[in-house]
Amino acid sequence: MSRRSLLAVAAALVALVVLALILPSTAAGPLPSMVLGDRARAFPAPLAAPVAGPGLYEDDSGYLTFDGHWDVDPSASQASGGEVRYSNIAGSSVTLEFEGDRVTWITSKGPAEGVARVWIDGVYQPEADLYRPGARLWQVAIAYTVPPGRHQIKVAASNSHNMNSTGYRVTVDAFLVESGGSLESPTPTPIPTASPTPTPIPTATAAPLTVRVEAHLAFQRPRGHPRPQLPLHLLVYTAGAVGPPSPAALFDGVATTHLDGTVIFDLGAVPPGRYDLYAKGDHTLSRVVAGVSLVAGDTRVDFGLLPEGDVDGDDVVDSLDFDLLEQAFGAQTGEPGYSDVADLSGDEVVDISDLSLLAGNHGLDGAARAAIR
Ligand SMILES: [Ca+2]
Ligand SMILES: [Ca+2]
Ligand SMILES: [Ca+2]
Repeated sequence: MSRRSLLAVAAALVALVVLALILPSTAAGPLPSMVLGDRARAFPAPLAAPVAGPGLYEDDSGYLTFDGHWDVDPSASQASGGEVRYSNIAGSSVTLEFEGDRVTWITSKGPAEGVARVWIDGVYQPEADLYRPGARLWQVAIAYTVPPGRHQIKVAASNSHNMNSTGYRVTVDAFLVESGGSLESPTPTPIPTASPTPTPIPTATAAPLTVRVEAHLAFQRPRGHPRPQLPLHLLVYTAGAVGPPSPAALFDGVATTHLDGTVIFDLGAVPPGRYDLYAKGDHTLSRVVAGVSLVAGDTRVDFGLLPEGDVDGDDVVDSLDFDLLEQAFGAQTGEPGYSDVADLSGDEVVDISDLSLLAGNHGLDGAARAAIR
């Protein structure tokens, strides 16, 4: 072979090697369609997104797959994890594959928020209207309970919004994934038979009785957390009397529960009759046992499980409670910002177990609140 041919072969070989080096990168597929703002971090490719177990997944988590156009909001430093991502572009979506039985999407609401479309396992769900007259962080957009197992939630911005909204913004602050195993399932206490019904019911003119109420209840606690001794408020009303306008309670007292969930209230002298008894913990919703016939001596009343999450004590679990928990988030007892009432789980730190308890009861009213409405 001539020197010239050798050179030609060598050049061809070099060209082949160069091509081989170039081809894989150009053949790797189109660039990700995601367009992110300057502060945004890179996310793994959709196929690489792992399946999320129970936990809190921030908007910058690699478990979330963003598609379309999303920006980091630099003004949301008070949000969960110190930032949020948002989109105004219809069709921009975020997807989370998770393993559990409940998922909560934590968002921001405000005057320029739009309506988000939501899919669970590919099935279209009711839309989430994120409009709110005043802007507020730490809002529950939606929460779904699903059969235990692997699922997918997808959320997308749309071109529709509340008639009062000035924009279409959809915000992702975090997703909370829960699994039944992450919370201790309380032993259901059989509901009363509050007391043996005395016959005949004493008349109103009968002499007052000295009454003790032995209340039984359970507090929601994550598995492994100590059984608490907590203050319990007991309010006693004449049966059927709670409603607008709310009457004065016949008895309003606080006592500390024993470790087994028993608490004794000495009501003193009470006119015989039928009463509605409301029990409320410092940061739980209230529960009622109605129509209890109070008789002399001990009357046993079972209140069952008191749902956690009422940080501000107004007997509803809502965004105001989220705000207070957020202010204390991450703080341990003795540290600045720590709040006893935000430590729903009772382990002296305000963290994901408290957020999980609150999110699980978000939107619930206590019995007293529901009765007064
Ligand atoms: Ca966040
Ligand atoms: Ca509340
Ligand atoms: Ca806690």
